[in-house]
Amino acid sequence: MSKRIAALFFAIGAAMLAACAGHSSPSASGDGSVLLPSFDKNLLVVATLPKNTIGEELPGEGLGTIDDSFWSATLGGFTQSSFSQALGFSPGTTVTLTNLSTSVTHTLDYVKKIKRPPAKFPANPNLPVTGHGNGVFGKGYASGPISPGKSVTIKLSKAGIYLFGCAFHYKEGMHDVIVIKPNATPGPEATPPA
Ligand SMILES: [Cu+2]
Repeated sequence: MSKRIAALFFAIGAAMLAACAGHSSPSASGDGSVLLPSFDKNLLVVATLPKNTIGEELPGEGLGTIDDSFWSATLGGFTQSSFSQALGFSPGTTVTLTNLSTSVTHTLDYVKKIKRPPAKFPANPNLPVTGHGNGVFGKGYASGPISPGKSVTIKLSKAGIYLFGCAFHYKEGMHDVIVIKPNATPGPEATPPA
């Protein structure tokens, strides 16, 4: 959360600088219109997570939830950008799972494998709090508790579509879909909570 806020302040400051630069050079109207879009692209990188990173947090802590029409499900608590979304990675990727919270411990636990949408999340899955699976995602995988601000690595070796969630906050909306297949990309993002 604090990282995102810092990024936002940086973005606002940089946008103001860009605006000032535009005004101070009256003959640069053509150049200015070319420069600004590339500047925005840099800001986008600053405001999102590094490549091959999964951030997790309660939807209410800042990630929000998304009613994803492709999966016919409400997803929340996990992102590889800025706000909750379905995740997508190529097989063989080692990802860093980071707890974005400043105060709440979370986990990432395998729930079940599915073949296609819809993502039907079971009401009461048995999600272990202690770690299982030696850092390799698959049936029975559990990260174990991740303290606020801490990270673990997870190897995504087995292609497929999986439901997963947080052992502590599954019922509070921390459940999501991950697609592991060549060139898979993340789904649309949630809007930030009010
Ligand atoms: Cu949690």
